[in-house]
Amino acid sequence: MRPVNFDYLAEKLRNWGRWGEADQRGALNHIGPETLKNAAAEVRDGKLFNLGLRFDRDGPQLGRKRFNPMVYATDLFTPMGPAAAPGVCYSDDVIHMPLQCSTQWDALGHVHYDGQLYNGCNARECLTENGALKMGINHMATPGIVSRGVLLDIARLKGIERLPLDYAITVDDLNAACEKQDVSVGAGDILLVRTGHMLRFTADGDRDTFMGMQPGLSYTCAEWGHDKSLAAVAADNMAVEIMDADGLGSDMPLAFHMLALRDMGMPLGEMFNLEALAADCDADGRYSFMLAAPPLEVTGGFGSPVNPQALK
Ligand code: UVW
Repeated sequence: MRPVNFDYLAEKLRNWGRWGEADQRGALNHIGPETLKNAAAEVRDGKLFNLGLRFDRDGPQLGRKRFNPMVYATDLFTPMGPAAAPGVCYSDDVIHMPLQCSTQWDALGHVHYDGQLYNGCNARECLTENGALKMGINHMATPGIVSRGVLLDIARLKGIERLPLDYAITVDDLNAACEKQDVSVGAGDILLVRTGHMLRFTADGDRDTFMGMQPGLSYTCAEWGHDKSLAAVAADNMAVEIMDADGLGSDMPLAFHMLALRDMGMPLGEMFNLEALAADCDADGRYSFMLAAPPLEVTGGFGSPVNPQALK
C-alpha cells in the first residue's frame, strides 16, 4: 500500500508544466534575480562554513554498490618536460567513486514511479546505462545552485543533540522551529534540516547506524515545501526523509523523495554536515545565510558530489 494520502499529495503538489514542457530544473526556477540579491544580502558578518564531508576512503559508505572514494596517483614526481630542470615535477590523480557516496545532490532523474520522471518524462526513454537523457544533474549545474539558505534545527528545537532514529519530522516541527528561531522561509529558499544524525558518523564513527534507519522529514512535509515555494531541501542524514520499517515496507518507499524529485521537481541534498553552521546560528540567533552549493556538471548524472558553503 502507498502511504496515506500519497496519491492525493502527488497530484496536488505536481509542478509538471509549471515552468514549461521542456523544463529540467524544476523548483530551482523559484530562484530568480531577487532571490539571489536577497541571498547576497545575508552575507553580513564575513563568516564561511563548509557543509561538505571529506571525500576519502573513510567516508560514510559501508561498501557494496555505494563505496567510499578511492584516490590514486596517476603521475607522481613526473618531470615537467624534457627541458625541465631536475626536480621540477608534477603529480596527477584519479578518483573512483559513486556520485551518491557522500555529500551530494540528487538530480531529478534519481527516482521515479509509475514509469514517469518529473515533468512527465518517460523513464524508459530517459534513463540509460550512460546516464539520464533528461533530468540529469547537468541541468542543475548551469547556472548553478546558489540561494538564500535557512537552517531549521529540529534537534535543538527538541532540546537534544540528535533526534531518535525513528523520529519523523512533521510540519508542526518545521513551523515550531521557524517560530523558535525567529526565521521565515520564503520563495526560492533552500531549506537545510538538522536532525543531528550526522554525529552518528562524524562523532561516533558508527557507519552502520548512520546508514541504517534514521530520522528525517515525514513525506507530509512535501506540501509545506510546496506552499513555501522552496527551491531545494537538504539535510544532515543520508536520505533527507525518515527511513523506517513502515516506509521501507510500503510499496512507495522514500515517499518524500518521490514527491519532491518526481512530482515537485525539487532537488534533495544529502549528508550535508550542518554541525558548525548550526552551532553558529544558535550562538548569533541568525538562521539564514547565503548558500552556494553548485553540483558538478556531470552530463546525465543521477546526482553529484557537492561541497556546499554557507556565508553569513
Ligand atoms: C536512494 O537510496 C534511492 O536514494 P538516496 O541516496 O537519495 O537517499
